[in-house]
Amino acid sequence: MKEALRLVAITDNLRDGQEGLAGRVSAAARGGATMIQVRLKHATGRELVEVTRALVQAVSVPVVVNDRVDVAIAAGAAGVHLGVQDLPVAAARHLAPPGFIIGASLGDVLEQPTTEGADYVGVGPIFPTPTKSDAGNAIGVSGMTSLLALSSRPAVAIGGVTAANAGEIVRAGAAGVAVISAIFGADDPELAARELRQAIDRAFGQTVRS
Ligand code: 3NM
Repeated sequence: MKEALRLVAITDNLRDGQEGLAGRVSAAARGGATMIQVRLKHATGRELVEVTRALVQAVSVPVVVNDRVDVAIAAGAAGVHLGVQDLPVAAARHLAPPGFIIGASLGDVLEQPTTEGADYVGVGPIFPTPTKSDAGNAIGVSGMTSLLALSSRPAVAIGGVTAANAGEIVRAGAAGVAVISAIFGADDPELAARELRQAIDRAFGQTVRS
């Protein structure tokens, strides 16, 4: 599972419909995204199930759904990513089939107990990001390092991550990064994903110990 956390591409929106989004997501996967997260804050449950089913068909990497474990299970997704306001991890685990991936957001030390039982944690925002207005203050790579020390779970870093700073994040101990705008805000999502993936893989090459 850890390998799948290297580069998580999180969906942006349905501005050009489900087909448009499926095209962007497929491009991200071709470029080297190792996991897709379906995050569409304004979509209905019905739309979310449809989109998730379509993306599960379109890509071979794991697809996880943000917030909605019901949608994830109904659509045959590989997992769910839960925020602190969502179902507790143990409750989601109770509903989920065997092998289901559960990620949990970890924004500060107080949230650490809510990540108990998760397969991975999402840590952020690392850098300031205009993409999520309520993301809170950026914690920086040093803040991330402190949070990583609290948890033995693999961590995915989020918030303002680009190909220019992804290497630093991985060298500081993250299992990978999650991005929205660095891939889906780019003119060429495939190329953007490839550049991110190269930066990440290069950093892992530098951190491998014998
Ligand atoms: N969650 P971008 S920051 C969805 O800190 C999300 O929990 C965050 O978008 C958190 O890659 C964020 O464009 C937005 O900065 C990430």
